[in-house]
Amino acid sequence: MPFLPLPPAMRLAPPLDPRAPAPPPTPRHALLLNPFYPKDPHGSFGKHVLTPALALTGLAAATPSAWTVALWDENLLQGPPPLDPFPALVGITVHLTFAHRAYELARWYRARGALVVLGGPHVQSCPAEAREHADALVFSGGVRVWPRVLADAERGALSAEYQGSYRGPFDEEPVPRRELLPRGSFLTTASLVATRGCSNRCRFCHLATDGLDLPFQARDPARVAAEWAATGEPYAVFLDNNLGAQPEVLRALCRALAPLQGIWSAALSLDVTDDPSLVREMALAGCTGVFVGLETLETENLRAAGKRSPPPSDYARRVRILHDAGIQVNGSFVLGFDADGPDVFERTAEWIEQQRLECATFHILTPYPGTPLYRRLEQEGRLLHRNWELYDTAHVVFRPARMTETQLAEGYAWLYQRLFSPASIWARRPEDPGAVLPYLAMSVLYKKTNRLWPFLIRHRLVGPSWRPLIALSRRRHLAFRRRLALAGTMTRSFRETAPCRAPASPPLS
Ligand code: B12
Ligand code: SF4
Repeated sequence: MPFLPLPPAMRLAPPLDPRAPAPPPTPRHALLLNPFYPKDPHGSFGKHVLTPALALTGLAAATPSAWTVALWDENLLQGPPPLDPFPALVGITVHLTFAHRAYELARWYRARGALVVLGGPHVQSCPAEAREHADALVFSGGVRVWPRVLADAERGALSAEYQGSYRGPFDEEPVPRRELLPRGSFLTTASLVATRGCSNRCRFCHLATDGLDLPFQARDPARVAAEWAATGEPYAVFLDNNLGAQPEVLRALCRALAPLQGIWSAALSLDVTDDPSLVREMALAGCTGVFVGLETLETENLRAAGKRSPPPSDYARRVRILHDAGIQVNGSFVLGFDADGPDVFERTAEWIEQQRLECATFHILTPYPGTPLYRRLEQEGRLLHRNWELYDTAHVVFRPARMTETQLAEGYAWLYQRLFSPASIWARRPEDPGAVLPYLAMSVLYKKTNRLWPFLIRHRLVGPSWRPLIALSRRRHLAFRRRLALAGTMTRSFRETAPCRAPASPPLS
């Protein structure tokens, strides 16, 4: 049961006028689009404007100077993409949940004489489907091949397919053009990537997609730090799949970030806690929150998913290591694995409350096309349909093994309702009394204000309204860091002698 009926702006893509006049395409003008997707009413709408994805700003940076380029993100609630100037070429990023909308946009532009190029993870997973909607497809990393695509388009010789790559020197890729983004539309525009790939290959993850050639690569930490500094943002979010995939890479990054005196958050796996000294370095470098794929409390589920990860019996101790370093934990859980029965929801909620996870994110198990999980469920005849829009981890798209589809859908909704309830938010407050108020303020703003988000997004007030809280978090964290550095080692006794006033971190989910 959703908390609120979903406002139309969060549910429906802005209409494309079928009778809109078609101005002649402007030569050498490219428009890059991030299509609309419906938002899940159970989670916070804030997660969609936390920080921008990097595909389009990266392509904009790779656009030769003879071209002009504009960006349009339909999720920023400013209506459909502008008509003037009408682009000669439209580049659209395609993820599975908004593939349908991407194709609709492609049809609309092609019918009016623009060339359409599609790229992104869903083009990799379902090339045959994407092909019929595009003048050209780009596979894999698009940045390096983009100038060639534009040059071919300009001389009227666009190929049907281009093979990009994730193998070239990562550091040679141009710095994303973040200045093209409306700053007020995001909590921070400092989305960064320091690595790509992952040391794991979980069977449900997009990274396990057939044919995806994505070896682990890391950028020069000094460049990453310089890129952040150039944004002028006090808070950065790392979009890496798993920033902790190689501990020594993360350690070097932390040392480069520490002098910036900013705060940041990242997604990573729990094995980062194998070495508490690394967690301490993260805290000293400004890490205030991590999004951790805990996935499940059942060892059997982890094994079946092929996830190499610490056993669930050790999760609590490891969460404690992060909390002791003032790092808030947003635990990500997948529901509906084959070993999950109807009791999984209550057990998960209780565990989260016992460990005082500041935030939790839930996903209904979803077989992304092209992954081993998809193949298995397809072979077992358990897929319900192929409507990708519902493959958003908020809908049940397969037949679960140990419960009904309704039980899974209702259990998912119940979990969000329970974890976003005032009682649960209160139960998970930090142990340190000084950190309670900022935590409550952040939790209420993030989790209890879905009514407000469409207004903030439409009027580009997301940045301005969050900035004071971010500034406060940063100040508190700088003080915390000084105490942590003085204490020298991060042990329980540190907590007793120099109480950890864990700053409330901006959420990451
Ligand atoms: C930011 C992000 C989000 C944001 C916003 C996304 C948005 N579109 O605005 C939020 C938090 C909302 C989000 C939500 C979800 N996400 Co998400 N997200 C990401 C994340 C972390 C970063 C994306 C990014 O900027 N990457 C960096 C850029 C540079 O890489 P890239 O996008 O792949 O682009 C390169 C190429 O693909 C190609 N390319 C891409 N687009 C185009 C376009 C053209 C024209 C060309 C030529 C080339 C090209 O060139 C680019 C540069 O080399 C990725 C993981 C990751 N690290 O990539 C997941 C990821 C994209 N998400 C994923 C998923 C599954 C989801 C969710 C369904 C579930 C979830 N895990 O939360 C929800 C869906 C929400 C919904 N209702 O639809 C999957 C996508 C799988 C798929 N087959 O589409 C990914 C890959 C994570 C994963 N490992 O499984 N996500
Ligand atoms: S650890 Fe995370 S990013 Fe890496 S393969 Fe597994 S789910 Fe994907």
